[in-house]
Parts: sequence; structure tokens; C-alpha cells
Amino acid sequence: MERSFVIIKPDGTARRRVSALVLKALMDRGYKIRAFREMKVPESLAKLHYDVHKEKHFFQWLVDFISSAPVLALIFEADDVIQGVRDALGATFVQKADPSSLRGKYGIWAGVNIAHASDAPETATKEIELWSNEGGLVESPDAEGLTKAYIERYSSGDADYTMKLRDVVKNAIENSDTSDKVLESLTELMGMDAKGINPGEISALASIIFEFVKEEIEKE
Ligand code: RTP
Ligand code: MG
Repeated sequence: MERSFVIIKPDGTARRRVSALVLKALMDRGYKIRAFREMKVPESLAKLHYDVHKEKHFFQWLVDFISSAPVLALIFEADDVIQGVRDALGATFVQKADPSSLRGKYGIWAGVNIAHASDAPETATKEIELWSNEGGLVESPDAEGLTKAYIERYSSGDADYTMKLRDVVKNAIENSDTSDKVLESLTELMGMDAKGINPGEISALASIIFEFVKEEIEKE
């Protein structure tokens, strides 16, 4: 049976409700969960995970983003799960993802996009090996129950700050606004649904999103 390695990235996990909704949407597709781990990603693991992108201009940003605050690392299993998860996520850049896809619904902007998923069976195998050896990911019969418990615990309520976060980022880029106000808004909105996330990690995540905004403005 095919497997996919999935990460709910810090921008989803810091917003607990959003990560619960993403997990629920993926489970509703009938996939089995073989491993579940909430963890802070060491920079060394983030670098190895995104090693294929090491020559890209956004590599260091991507490493800082993925290691800024906790993620959920998971192994999904089902027939055609790799393509299925990627279809559910939608296009890489949030503004290009279909509005009904998970990145389209919950991603913040561009590559600040909620989740990673393996792109082929060979990469899935490599990623599962890497995260098992370097990330303490363990396959367990408990994984399914842990995932359901997470969904149960965090998916209630209807507050969704995604569009507000998206507007802050978009407006800042459009208006070349690099003032502290932007960072303050990001920190406040990022913290709205962050039960159990350390405030220092929320700040680190907001700062790395602010870095992204500043880099986009410099490019123009
Ligand atoms: P992922 O690996 O995270 O599942 O995403 P993907 O296959 O859809 O896209 P990929 O090209 O592998 O990019 C990996 C992650 O890097 C960030 N990114 N930023 N600033 C940029 O131009 C840029 N391009 C990619 C995104 O977080 C993307 O998910
Ligand atoms: Mg990729």
C-alpha cells in the first residue's frame, strides 16, 4: 500500500483549529494514519528535508519557516495517497491554489502554505526514513487515535483568521509597508487560535512571515 509523508507546517500547527481541519479533511478521504508526531523541527533536519531546494534563493527562508514553531509530522497510507494528498492540498502557491483546496482555504500567502506532502513514492520512502532516523517519527497503532484526539480537541468553534492573515500580508506587500505594525498584526492573529503553543514560537513564526513580506517588497 502506498505511503505519503505529510507535514502540517508551522503556519497551520500554530493555528490549532486550522491544523485540525486539515487533518480531518485528509482523514475524510479515507486515508489511514500510520504515524503522528507533534514536534519542533531542528534546523539540521529542516535542511535535509528540503535539500532538493538548497540552491534556491528561498532555501534559508524555508528552513527558518519550517523550524520556527511546532509542526505535525505524519505518515498517511492508502492506494494513490501521494497524488490524493497533493490534489487535496492544491497548488504550491496559496494564491494559485484552487479556493476549495486546503492551501486555497487555509494557506496564508505564496509559500506560507499550510502543508508539505511527498511528491513521488521514492521521495516518500526517503522522507519517511529521514524523519524516522532524525526526527523521532515512529509508526504506531496509536497514530490514528492520536490524530482523531487532536481533531476532537481543536476543531470546534468557527473562528478562522486565515483571510485576516492573508489580508495583512497582501496589503503590506502591495503598500510596501515594512512597519512594526505589520509584525504586530501577524503576531496577534497568529496567536488567536494557538492553545498550547509557546508565545516565543508564535513570535518566531510571525517574524519569519514578516521576513517573507520584506523580501517580497525588496524584489519589486
Ligand atoms: P512541499 O514540498 O512543501 O510539499 O511543496 P511543493 O512540492 O508543492 O513545492 P516545492 O517546489 O517542493 O517547494 C517547497 C516549499 O518551498 C516553499 N517555496 N517558496 N518563495 C518561493 O518562490 C517558494 N517556492 C517554494 C513553499 O513553502 C513550498 O511548499
Ligand atoms: Mg516539494
